[in-house]
Amino acid sequence: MLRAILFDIDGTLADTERDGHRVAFNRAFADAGLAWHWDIARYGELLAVAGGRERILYFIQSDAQEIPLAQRDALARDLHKSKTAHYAELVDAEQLQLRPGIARLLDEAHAAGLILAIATTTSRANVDALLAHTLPTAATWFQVIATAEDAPNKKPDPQVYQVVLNQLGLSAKECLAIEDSALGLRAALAAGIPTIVTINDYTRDQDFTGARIVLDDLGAISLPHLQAWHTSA
Ligand code: XBP
Ligand code: MG
Repeated sequence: MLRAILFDIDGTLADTERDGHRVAFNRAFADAGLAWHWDIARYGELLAVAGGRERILYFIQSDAQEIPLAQRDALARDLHKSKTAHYAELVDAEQLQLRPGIARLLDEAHAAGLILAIATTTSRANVDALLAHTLPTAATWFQVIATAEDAPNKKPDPQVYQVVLNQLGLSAKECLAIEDSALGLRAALAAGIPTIVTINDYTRDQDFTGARIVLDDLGAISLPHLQAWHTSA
């Protein structure tokens, strides 16, 4: 029986990547006097690396080899800290909105007594900022919010989902994960959790083998649909 719905944040709850995280990275680079710019297409490639600090490190290794090896970790950490501050400013400026169906599905699930939780590789500050601006009421409904701080091994590693399952005290099969990306799907499946996928422009061509269903968005989806996909297999 479905007891809990586990939501990814970036790309699932809101389209945060193109106009949120990407812009924040570029502002951090500019502040640091770096002539780096991640355009929309390049950022799509870089999304293959989960985690903002890891993404910067990967970029340095591939595109900025002039940075001495000994300085790379500290630079990536500093840039990521600055990027997180810029992201909060973008959220404060209400640049990011929920994807279709999210608010309604949360209402329906909460009213039905289902447990709600979040499993994301982004930082806690980013989740808190986004929830405060887009879901002020529902923010308190999430029984567990597991983030990069709780699970340093980023998706597709299942760690963040395992943290959620442990904290909820539920088995994987009692849960349904909602993800937008192949990395996220692989993380949830590796934790044994049935998963549905809601694609976006960055993820639509990815491999979603193993998903219960792949949807354009959740705009026409209601709780009985989720329950049916959970029990199908
Ligand atoms: C989200 C990510 C994150 C964000 C950046 O993945 O990969 O790294 O792009 O966030 P998912 P941070 O949706 O699968 O959780 O800079 O805070 O890491
Ligand atoms: Mg995601």
